Amino acid sequence: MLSRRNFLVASMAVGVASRVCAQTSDAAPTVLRLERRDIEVNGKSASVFCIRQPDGTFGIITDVGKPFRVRVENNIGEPSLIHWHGLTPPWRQDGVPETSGLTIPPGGSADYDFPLRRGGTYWMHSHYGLQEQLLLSAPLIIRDGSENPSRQEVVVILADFNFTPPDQILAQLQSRQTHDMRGMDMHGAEMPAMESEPRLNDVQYDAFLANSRTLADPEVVKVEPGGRVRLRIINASSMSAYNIDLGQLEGDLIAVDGIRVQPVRGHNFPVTVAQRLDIELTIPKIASAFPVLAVLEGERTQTGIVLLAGKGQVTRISGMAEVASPPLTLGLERSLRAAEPLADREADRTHVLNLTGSMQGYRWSFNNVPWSKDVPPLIVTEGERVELAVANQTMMPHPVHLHGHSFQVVAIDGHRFAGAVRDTVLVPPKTTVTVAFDAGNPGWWPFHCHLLYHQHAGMFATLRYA
Ligand SMILES: [Cu+2]
Repeated sequence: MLSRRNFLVASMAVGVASRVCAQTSDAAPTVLRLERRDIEVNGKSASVFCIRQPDGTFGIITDVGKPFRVRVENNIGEPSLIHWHGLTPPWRQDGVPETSGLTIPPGGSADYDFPLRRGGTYWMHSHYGLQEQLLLSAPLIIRDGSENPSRQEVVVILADFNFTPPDQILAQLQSRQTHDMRGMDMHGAEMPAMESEPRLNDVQYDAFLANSRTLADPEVVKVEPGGRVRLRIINASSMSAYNIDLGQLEGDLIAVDGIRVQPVRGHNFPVTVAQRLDIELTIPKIASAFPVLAVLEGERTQTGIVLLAGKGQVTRISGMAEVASPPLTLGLERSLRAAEPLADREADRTHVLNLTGSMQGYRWSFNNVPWSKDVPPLIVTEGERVELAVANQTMMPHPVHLHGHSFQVVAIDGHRFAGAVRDTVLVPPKTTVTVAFDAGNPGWWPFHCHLLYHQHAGMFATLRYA
């Protein structure tokens, strides 16, 4: 019988495989197709990607305790590979071309099979090239029994969208250093005057999408007056962070990145790139429309969906908020407490990782070393408690993500606390965030900035242990 690793590689090699083995699985895998589709944005048609099942379902909703038994079929006419963001699979099934596996050729497929030990709101996205920018992403929801039949579940997946192709966006970002671009027509990119000021949103987008739609034609979800709703918000944007504005509604934040926290009540919650928020709401006992908005940080631009209670009227919602939303801070992060913190333990090993780079030339790195396959991995030994002290020396915020593990936020600028357990944390300019994890999943694991063009420009490192 093939080992799981050989099985995965073998089935990739044979392309669309009809031979998923009776001996390794007793149930048929869920098929996820990578496909092209057309959406309408700002009145124009746009060709983007999607990940959906043959019945049209985007992504997956499954249950904890079931195996994650999936076949990915690549129908987009170019190589691809899908990463299961927030899950902790065996590393060969992590879906990263450089570190964990072969890409799936056009017309080919790959099979995945590993246990799901924990529920929560996760997502999946291409880790190949810049495909994520073209919406090659989808929800990955693992129900864990905390769902209540009387509580309606609403998934909101946020994305930033540009008619400019992603490779041109990257080229524009990289070419900006040689001249003063101020005043030049640089669609899709904008140049800062100096790097003494914190800098947000270095790609200018044509639209922001919630469930693939703008506020010109938002998704409207029917809810019961007086009913209860659980929002599962996924920020699948390539470069954009938001403040979630619940308007008249008040919500309880019960999980971040799929993992429980002690509930925090509020109207407004920040969500940086790749993070998720689970928010429980009670709908007022009136017939009305309740927008759930995501306002781009530092800007007025917004997107969102509408919860429609009873026979309420949906009125047109502007794509611009009345006031700009503030830059994201760690105010909420500081106040979060894990529902189940890591065991109290001294670190066996601490790595200091400086986030380095500059808008000039668009060079981004860890410790001034842009990623290549020749960069040695960080050393870790199985069984250790490891801390990563991530010090942002740049003038841009960076959301950093660790593959294959969850970490706990244990310090901000040296002030220690037992913060949230999660997989992606924001590191604002001139700030140090320390995270801790237990090295219990051997393999070769990326740790990177989740801003797509920063990652692509080299802000990517790995750790490896056997
Ligand atoms: Cu970054």
